[in-house]
Amino acid sequence: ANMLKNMNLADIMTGLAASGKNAKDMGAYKFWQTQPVPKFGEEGAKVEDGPLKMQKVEDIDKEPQPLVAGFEWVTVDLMDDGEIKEVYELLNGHYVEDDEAMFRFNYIPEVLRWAMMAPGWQRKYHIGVRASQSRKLVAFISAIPVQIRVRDKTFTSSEVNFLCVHKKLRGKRLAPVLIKEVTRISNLDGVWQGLYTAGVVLPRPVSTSRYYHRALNWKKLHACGFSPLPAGSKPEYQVRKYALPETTATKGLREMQDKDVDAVVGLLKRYLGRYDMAPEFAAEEARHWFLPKKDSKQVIWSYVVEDNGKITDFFSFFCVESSIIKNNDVLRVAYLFYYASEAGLSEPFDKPALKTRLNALINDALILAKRAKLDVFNALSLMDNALFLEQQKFGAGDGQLHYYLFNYRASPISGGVNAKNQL
Ligand code: MYA
Repeated sequence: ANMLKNMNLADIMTGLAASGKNAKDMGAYKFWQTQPVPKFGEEGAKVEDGPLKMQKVEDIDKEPQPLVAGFEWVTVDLMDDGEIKEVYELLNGHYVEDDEAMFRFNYIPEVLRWAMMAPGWQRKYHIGVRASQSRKLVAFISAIPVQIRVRDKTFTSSEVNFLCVHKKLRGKRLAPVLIKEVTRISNLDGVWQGLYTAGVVLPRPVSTSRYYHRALNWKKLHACGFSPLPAGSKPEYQVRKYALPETTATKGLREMQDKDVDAVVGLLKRYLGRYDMAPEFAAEEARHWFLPKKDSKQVIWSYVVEDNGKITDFFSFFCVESSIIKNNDVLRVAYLFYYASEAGLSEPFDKPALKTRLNALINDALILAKRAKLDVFNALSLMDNALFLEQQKFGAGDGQLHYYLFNYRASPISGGVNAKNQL
């Protein structure tokens, strides 16, 4: 969960992009130092991967911690159009912004349902705080269950997202109360691990990734302040630089269909197996995450390459809008989601072949995203993305995305991923 934009060359050169600009001393993390998370200063210690703290369900509080007078716990019914609109409005006004407050995520209800009503979802994990008198929704946190593999161990984890506190209630230590409540609800279900991402530095990232952006509609990105005009360049040159063909080039490329689910799950399992950390998808989960819902605004785009009846490649991207705060317009932002290719699975590993293939696939993804009228295409510096970012004209953004595990100690993860959590 982070919000970023293209960075000026000047910022890169002055080192503004350096990591850890938000980092504090361990002792300054009054809340996080009480939680089962790895601490700063313990890096490098040789330890085996595994849980930090063991507990029993019967020792977990049956009731939530009380809130300060005037506020009460609720669960939100995301099936209800009125209630999901309340979550939408809270996030639309108060969720993640970039450092200069030019953009703020605009998670439309279709995206919120896709993100929070994945297989295994339960209403009790859609946790809200209301003002008792006005009934206004003023804070929110959510989780869904995921199977996450770290090296050779796979475990159930609560993937926490959409933590938000109304701007007027900031700095009052409500966030720790929300985090403890989603922890308690998870623990009562026998779930002891958590997975989350944030743009801020907390104790202690298991992996850190940078956002990259590839302009699809450079004029609009420039007009709203997302993409600076590089010194010495002209707008026409930028437009030409980011021009794309009308049609895709990969032979056998087509939209993913329901009949492809098992093949995609099999291919993804083998491809993601190359990384230290990745989710494991059941068929039902792949269906949810990758197949667009009929008769609702499109959130997810997924494509396969079929060669003689065999699925050899797969890629997907989703769209989350960002509000352009100054002019009430929105940017339609594509985020590269999961992908997999047989080209990365040959024995022995053939990196040049994978590089060629990924560049072809991602170029087609850019063409398809542009055709879907999206304005910019984002990708992180994880998975095998280093093989195509430069060639596909992605530029470094001004933010980072830190990956965290709750109650799990793991030696540092390189490259590994859970692309889903960039939501
Ligand atoms: S990341 C997106 C978070 N949302 C936003 O950035 C939206 C805009 N900001 C806000 O709404 C508020 O500023 C928030 C903080 C709500 C972020 N993750 O109440 P406070 C710590 C974790 O006085 P506020 C996402 O959704 C901070 O270091 N902790 O502060 C994933 C300090 O602790 P410490 C954070 O500004 C969320 C304490 O909170 C974050 O009013 C994953 C201050 O509290 C953050 N993003 O509210 C949550 N930001 O003193 C963890 C600040 O120690 C899940 N803080 O420094 C853990 C796993 C749980 C499940 C476990 C299952 C077993």
